[in-house]
Amino acid sequence: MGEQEVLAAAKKAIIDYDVEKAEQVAKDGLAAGVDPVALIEKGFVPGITEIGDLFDSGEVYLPELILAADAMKAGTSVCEAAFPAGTVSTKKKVIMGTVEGDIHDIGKSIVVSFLSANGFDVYDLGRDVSVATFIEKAKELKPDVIGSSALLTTTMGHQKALEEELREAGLRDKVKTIVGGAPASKEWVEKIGADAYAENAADAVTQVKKLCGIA
Ligand code: B1M
Repeated sequence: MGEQEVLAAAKKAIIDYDVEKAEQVAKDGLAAGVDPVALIEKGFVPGITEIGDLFDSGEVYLPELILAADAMKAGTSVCEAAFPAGTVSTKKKVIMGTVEGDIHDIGKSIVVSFLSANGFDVYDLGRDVSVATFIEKAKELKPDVIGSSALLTTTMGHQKALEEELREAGLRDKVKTIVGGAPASKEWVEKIGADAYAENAADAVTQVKKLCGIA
């Protein structure tokens, strides 16, 4: 299979809600030399985006969305495991989590894998993470950067609350913050007083490096 065929098959596996196929396409694609980042960004992501649009327009329902997400997880997990490991440590610590009330963690997990592959020490707090937990972990781990992901317009307010609570706890000048997820934007960053926004996982690496003063 050529790269274009692999990417098309990856997209189709998500649209077909086919967990096994997604895993197999990822394995076959990697074996054929397709870049794991391309497989995610140009294969699996277009598939889940299409399902998201169909869900939005009422053409598919929650059960299908869940099945597509399962296929997405299966495919992207294989790709994430293929990210080059063992690059030189940046000696910088990052805390990452999806905010409270939000269980969308596929994108956050990709960002975590990208940062780890780029030498960051990443503490993944998971999903549905309360502001209080972010603060508690910030006190305990003293990270250089705190990253929060939100996929819902109803949960992105927790990114703002995190900024407020960090200030309240006297931690805001000791740590940099980055936000991401579909509803986040540069404007949102300015509005809530965070330090950076990243559109995707590759951009997250660029932004976190900048925040840490790494060229
Ligand atoms: Co939901 N969902 N969902 N969902 N879901 C969206 C977000 C939605 C836009 C779909 C739609 O209507 N078009 C919509 C939100 C609408 C809104 O808020 N305005 C929606 C809804 C409504 C819901 C429910 C409320 C549905 C319901 O129950 N009626 C429900 C909420 C559950 C909850 O969280 N409490 C729900 C549930 C689910 C599933 C569980 C079925 C599943 C998630 C499974 C999981 O994550 N484990 C799911 C999915 C899969 C989606 C869509 C289709 C895809 C999300 C995804 O994984 N994208 C999504 C539609 C869409 O986004 N187009 C949708 C692929 C992923 C690689 O991209 O997450 O954007 P993304 O991450 C990117 C960047 O954003 C960035 O880098 C990542 C990699 O490139 N990034 C960061 C992300 N975080 C970052 C952090 C950073 C930096 C960059 O630094 C800190």
